Amino acid sequence: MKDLKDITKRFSILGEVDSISPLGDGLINDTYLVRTAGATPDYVLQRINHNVFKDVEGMQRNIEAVTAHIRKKLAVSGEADIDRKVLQFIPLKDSESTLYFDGDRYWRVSLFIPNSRTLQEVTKATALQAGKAFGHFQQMLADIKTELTESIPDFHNMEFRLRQLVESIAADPAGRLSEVRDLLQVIDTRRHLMCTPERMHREGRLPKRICHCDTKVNNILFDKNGDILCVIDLDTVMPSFIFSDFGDFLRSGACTAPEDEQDLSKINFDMDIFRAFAEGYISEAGIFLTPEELEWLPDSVMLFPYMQAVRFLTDYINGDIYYKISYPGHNLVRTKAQLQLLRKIEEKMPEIRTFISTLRPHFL
Ligand code: GN1
Ligand code: MG
Repeated sequence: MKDLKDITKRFSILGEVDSISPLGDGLINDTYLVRTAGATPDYVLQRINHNVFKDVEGMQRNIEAVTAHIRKKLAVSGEADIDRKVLQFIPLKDSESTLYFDGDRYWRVSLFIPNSRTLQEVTKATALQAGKAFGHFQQMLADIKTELTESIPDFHNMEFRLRQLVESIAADPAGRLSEVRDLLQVIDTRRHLMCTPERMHREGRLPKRICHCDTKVNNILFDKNGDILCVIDLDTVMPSFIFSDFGDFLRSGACTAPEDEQDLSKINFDMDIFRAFAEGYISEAGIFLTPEELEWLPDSVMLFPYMQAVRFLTDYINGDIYYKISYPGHNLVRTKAQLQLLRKIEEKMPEIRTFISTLRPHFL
């Protein structure tokens, strides 16, 4: 704890540090809430996992460019509560940098947004708002001049994720392959369809835009009254297909159970949440989406449970080296839950397609 306090004090924070406690349930970085005594602001301290984010400086440059751009847009639109609508990173005491390297690990500090909370579950009303929030997020960043790097190269590239799976199968470093053969079969039969966006991109029919790329529900901050304040966890903001933000929200937001649910009978895809989110998203993004992007939007609902299953399974085969796990077999449980969600979505695809096509005429 003293260590964490010393690290926090390297940053230009106001007030005296009172307590530091773990915050949130991210699978990659370590996050802490830093409370200061009295009326000074509280802060969020994060240790960045640089095994995952190999170019920490490039990632933080992305984040600074994006938060500065959004801050400017909010000011122009007359927003009164800017500090609660976009994250703000704190520079070090002795430099302009917002990153501290202790010789081993990278750290950063942002302002804690008061009276905010994260949710694990959404309602129809919050899903509508979340759709608008992510559509608006992409829209605000459509004209950013800074060129952003891929903070994790090929992060949502389905072909790349499948290649990683194939490599893990070939190496089978933890001897787990025999347990997962049936799951590999499920993955194999869908690979061609799921790699469609990469092919469209190569053919020049699908652009990359600045996306959040980790739009799961617990990366949104809500006000106490349920209104959305802002999107957090900006490490993966990078050029990607718009499907990333649409599909990954629904993977967590419209699933009736947590992403590591063991009882598969509890896993379903909630069509009310889907409809509300899709309506919200297209109401903001409809202005800039191309016909090709709209065309493949329904399929992207399947893509993210599929991609996440591939990533969890790869990590399971590799011996759990990427995602934090809470018990042995956790990544296998996660894989099965994602594949169950995928099956439920597949059953609903005709309805999903019809609904999205009814939204189109209003916006095109
Ligand atoms: C990771 O750290 P967290 O939990 O916000 C992962 C996402 C996955 C998610 C699955 C950098 O996000 O891509 O969708 O776990 N982030 C990274 O829960 O790999
Ligand atoms: Mg997170």
